[in-house]
Amino acid sequence: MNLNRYLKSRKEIVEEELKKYFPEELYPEVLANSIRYSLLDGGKRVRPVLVLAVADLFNTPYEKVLPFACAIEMIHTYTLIHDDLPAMDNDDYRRGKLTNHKVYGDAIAILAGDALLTEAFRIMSEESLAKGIEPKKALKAIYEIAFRCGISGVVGGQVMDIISENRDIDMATIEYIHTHKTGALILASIRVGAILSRTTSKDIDRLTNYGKKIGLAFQIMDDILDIESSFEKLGKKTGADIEKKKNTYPSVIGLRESKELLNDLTEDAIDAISFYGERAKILKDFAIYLRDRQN
Ligand code: GRG
Repeated sequence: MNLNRYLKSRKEIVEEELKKYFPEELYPEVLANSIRYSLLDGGKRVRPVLVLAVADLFNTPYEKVLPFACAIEMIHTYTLIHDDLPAMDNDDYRRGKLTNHKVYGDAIAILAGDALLTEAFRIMSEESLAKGIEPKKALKAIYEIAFRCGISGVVGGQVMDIISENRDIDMATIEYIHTHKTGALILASIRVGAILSRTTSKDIDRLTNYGKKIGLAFQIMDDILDIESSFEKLGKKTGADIEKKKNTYPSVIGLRESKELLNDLTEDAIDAISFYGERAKILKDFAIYLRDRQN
């Protein structure tokens, strides 16, 4: 299948499932509306589609990994809602519309993020029991997500990003920020797809390598888009990194070198899964799609 058709079909599967978890009648209404506002409208769904694509590589039925894919998208949405708050990036627009706190206020936006994070873990455990997923695999997958979202993952990366604003930092710290703030959840998506599948430790190593490379590449592309793209294309303010004196790859190694590194990382990612040949075509094309994306 060609990648565009694959993305469209898998995105639809994920979105249908997410809707089921957050029906209109959920109470309290304002909390449900705030969650639905950010979760069910827009978004490329990169992370959940990666979970499904890795499952496909190993012929794992998508129903088995779908709750985990949805949980990861819910966690991603919580990080975006919290990141946009005045205490963090203070952004008014995301995906071309007002940010969650601009519509629902800071308190509800914070609680919507908290609920999304908590419900993600409820859904993964509840669905693992309901679907009879092997307990060890379910526990490993849930641990993987908790580990990569916590102090040693997304939250740690976000903290380093915030305390590094307006300061000169070395390359190792920038790499830490990128691989944790952004790369960790992408890596978790790929590893969870592999953990829940019939895989060997060599498979997990190959996919981990692929995930690390595209995770870092994704954030470097994000830095590049912040410079080269526009509000119309991105749906959010551009030039924000320079304005906030953020340390990014382009600000430290320059735009040209950042693009070269992005290319190298994409090639390394593709090499990491070359063992699977044509079977990994979707994952290979996915790496290229992330490198060439316009938003
Ligand atoms: C609040 C704990 C906490 C962490 C925030 C995600 C994050 C960490 C910060 C967001 C800042 C940001 C925009 C980082 C760039 C990478 C990134 C996560 C981009 C947004 O992800 P996409 O492009 O978004 O997948 P869509 O809209 O497609 O879902």
